[in-house]
Amino acid sequence: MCEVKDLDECYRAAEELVLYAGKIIKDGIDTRKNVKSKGIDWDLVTEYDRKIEDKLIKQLSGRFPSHKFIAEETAAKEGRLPQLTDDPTWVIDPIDGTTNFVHRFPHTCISLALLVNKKAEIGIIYNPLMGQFFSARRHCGAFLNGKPIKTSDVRDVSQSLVAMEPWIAKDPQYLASVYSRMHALIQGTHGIRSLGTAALTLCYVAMGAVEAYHIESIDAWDVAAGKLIIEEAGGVVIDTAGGELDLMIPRVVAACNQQIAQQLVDLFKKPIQRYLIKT
Ligand code: LIP
Repeated sequence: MCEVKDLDECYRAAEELVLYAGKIIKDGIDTRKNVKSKGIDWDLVTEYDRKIEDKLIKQLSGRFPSHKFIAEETAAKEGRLPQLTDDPTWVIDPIDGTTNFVHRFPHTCISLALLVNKKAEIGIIYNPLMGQFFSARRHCGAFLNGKPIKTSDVRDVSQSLVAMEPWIAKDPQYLASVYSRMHALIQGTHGIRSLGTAALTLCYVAMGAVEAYHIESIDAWDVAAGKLIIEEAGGVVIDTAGGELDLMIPRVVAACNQQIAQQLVDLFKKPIQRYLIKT
């Protein structure tokens, strides 16, 4: 039941701010941007990421002075990840899919979650370029543009479409596992899709557009809102090794149901394959 009055107020504030931030993304998509890399060449930031994050934090802290924040660009600037406590905490990704935003690939979004006692109460993900506003409140269901959404009812991974992002193979420590998991998915599912935004891809699991999603080497702000949206739509988000996801070090297997999640965990546990390319 959605009873907490304060949460109603938090939701209204969050919705209003995310819609406003969507206008900033829409205005910025076709402009020339000031693009910087945050240390590694594929981790980009623009003045729009900072502008949106500053606006959200300023407005939310004005309305809810005791609330805390875990936000992508602030964490990058301070060079440290804040601790997640039981206090009400807004988890913010001002632009998820910044690389898409820079390249004008129209899959980019704002992701905003409110956690209380380390549990997500509110999750909002908005892609203003495609007009997709995903929302959820705990125990109240998940919605796309106000209409209820549900995960796919496929229960056999071989009948699944699975999203995955292979870019982390640029980092040598992930190379073998990414290639091996991609091989397993190519052989064992209907196909792989890759969108370049974790938050939005989680929503695609929630709306039944893909059965599952796998990604590692991301952060709490990529996952916090999407996890709630998937759970409220009937799906699950667990750790790649099985078991509960650690939101602060997310290694994500998100799926339309527990059966598909477990089948993926089992598939990924199989020994790394070696490949022979025949010429
Ligand atoms: C991005 C993720 C995306 C991942 C990128 C990056 P950002 O978030 O959502 O899925 O592949 O490396 O972490 O940096 O655009 O907010």
